[in-house]
Amino acid sequence: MGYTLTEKILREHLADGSYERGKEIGIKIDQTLTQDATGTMAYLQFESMGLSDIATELSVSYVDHNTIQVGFENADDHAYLESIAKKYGIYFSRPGNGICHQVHLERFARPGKTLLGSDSHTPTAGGVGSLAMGAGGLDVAVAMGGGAYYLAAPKVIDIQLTGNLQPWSTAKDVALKVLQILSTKGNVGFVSEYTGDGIAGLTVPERATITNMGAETGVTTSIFPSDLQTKRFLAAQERESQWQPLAADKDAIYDRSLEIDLAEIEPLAAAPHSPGNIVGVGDLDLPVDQVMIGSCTNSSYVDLMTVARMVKGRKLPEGISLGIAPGSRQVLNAIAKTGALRDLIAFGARILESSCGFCIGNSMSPCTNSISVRTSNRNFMGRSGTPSANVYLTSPVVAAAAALTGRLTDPRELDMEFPAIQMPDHFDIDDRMIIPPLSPEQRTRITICRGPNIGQPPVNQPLPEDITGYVTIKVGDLVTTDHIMPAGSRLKYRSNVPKYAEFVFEPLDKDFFSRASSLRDQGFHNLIVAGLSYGQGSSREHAAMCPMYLGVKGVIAKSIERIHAANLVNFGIVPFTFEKESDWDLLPEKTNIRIPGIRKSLEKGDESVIALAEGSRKGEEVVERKGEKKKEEELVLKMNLSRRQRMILLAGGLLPFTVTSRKGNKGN
Ligand code: MIC
Ligand code: SF4
Repeated sequence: MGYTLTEKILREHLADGSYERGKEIGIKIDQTLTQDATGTMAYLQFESMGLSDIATELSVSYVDHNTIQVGFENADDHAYLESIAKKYGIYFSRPGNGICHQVHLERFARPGKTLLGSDSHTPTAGGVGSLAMGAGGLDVAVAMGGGAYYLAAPKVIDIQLTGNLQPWSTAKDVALKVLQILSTKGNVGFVSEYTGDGIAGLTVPERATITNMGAETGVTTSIFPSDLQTKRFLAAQERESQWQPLAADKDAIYDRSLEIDLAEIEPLAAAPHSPGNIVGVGDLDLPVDQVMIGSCTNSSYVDLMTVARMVKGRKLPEGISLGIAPGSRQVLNAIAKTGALRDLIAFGARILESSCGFCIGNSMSPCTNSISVRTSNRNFMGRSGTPSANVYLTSPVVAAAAALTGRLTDPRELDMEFPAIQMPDHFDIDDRMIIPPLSPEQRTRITICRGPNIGQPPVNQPLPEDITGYVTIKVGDLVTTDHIMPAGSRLKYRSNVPKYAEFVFEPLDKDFFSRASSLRDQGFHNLIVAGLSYGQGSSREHAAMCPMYLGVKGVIAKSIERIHAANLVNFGIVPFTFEKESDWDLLPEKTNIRIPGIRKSLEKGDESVIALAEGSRKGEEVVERKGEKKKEEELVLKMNLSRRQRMILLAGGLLPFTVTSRKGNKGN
């Protein structure tokens, strides 16, 4: 039996365990990337492991998220990151050089390599055939130090592409089509692998748009084979020697297959407030207030050249604001050289820094009740910074059509020819904004720069014998990490956990922080009850670290997304799932919960535990009267954990676990 491409790369990197689908394996990581919003904490954790060097082939630290620098906090983080990179032999991509995924694709990603990034869109590098995964910063820190990265050996979906895209339909529409088919839930533990005749016609940046947005389906990663298109892209980046052909075996067995005829793809949009809410653009005819073009999904040279060609010589209608953030300095230089930048400015575009910016909601928030058309990948409610805004995610050509007409319009209805821009055979290479690793001798002279915004990573206590506490918050389905740990204007506190913790669940429940901290201070444990696909979206480990700081010991959900579930374990929070999903109804907020003997259960390797819930709702409300024995329900909670994960939970998280096992290995 042949192997899928995913399995081939994973088997080549196997460091722990034996390969069996669904079972946990440890793999060697060749490359890591971090960005500033998750990286500062990742490097603080790396430092607390006491290592003197990185053990990867290549590690890159990018600054692209918090580049607004209102107040000293962002700049403090940047200075810390630059000094850490210099100290430990890490490449440092300076602020202004571009969005991590775009720059990594251009300059570093390689076919057949494993890449672990502290950002959920790391699979962008799957466009060149890297096996690239997002993870929490702590997992990346461990991988940087040479530790294996653990994941369940994935099931693989074969997404066969046939035919060719028609004018005005783009790679973004393919990504949206995949979301329409797979949806944003139910794909945990799968990898999407692209095959079929149709892929030959897709360039690497187009492929990267597709693998980037695979993150929204919840798969572990998405990957394209490495073929002549890959060779062409690497050659254009002056990296042809890094090319190698790679593909699945002809007789590879997939767990699921689907076929998409590219010729039938129509211009699509993700309507508010989920990337999985897919509609045909032709079915929408809405006035637009704002158009934002950029993000790691759609900010390549061809994306922006196409937009420039469409708007050339015209004028932005009144009442609309257009912002454009080129994905990298390379893209910005290229559109400047061709004159496209001038055309965009003449049209009325506001040119923004090559960074995440609007996508993470730290700038360019639209006005109240507005419609904003964006080429980014997430439109969760409030992510733009304006809770009442309606964000539609589309391709750059649909966004440009909206900027031209002031309405969400099917671009095929425009009175113009499709500008078929080609990817150039050579990009101008200028890596002067990337600081390469220093020599070992130079490194000894580096002092780490720690401004007042640089805190210490909080350290957890070992898991208690019993969990005794309350349902401090109950939430429904599809709660994202943006709900748990908002970004936008709160982002600058990423390096200051006690401060950032004040905003846990802020978009859903402004009182969570005071309730949780007061229960914690009284010696109770906090529990979170959630519905399906809890923790969708970002890889931010703060969505686990800050709840941990507030005394959360368990999440009880119908299902939990992969990266978030791993982050919960890494911070000593037990991820439970209901044996019976309908038991969600039994646990209203304030329910008093006990999980006796949780430590023993984890030590023994039990796959489930009994939770005793007092004040639980079964049928009708329970009336509590003084002196009367309160009604207690027994619920079965499942724990799908490997032995390693159980050990981590017992230790109180990955950091105490790693530090203790390192001491143990040294014979202390
Ligand atoms: C995002 O797109 O939500 C982010 C901001 O890039 C996050 C990382 C973070 O929260 O810092 C992600 O996708 O992982
Ligand atoms: Fe940055 Fe947005 Fe991409 Fe996240 S999704 S890495 S915020 S551009």
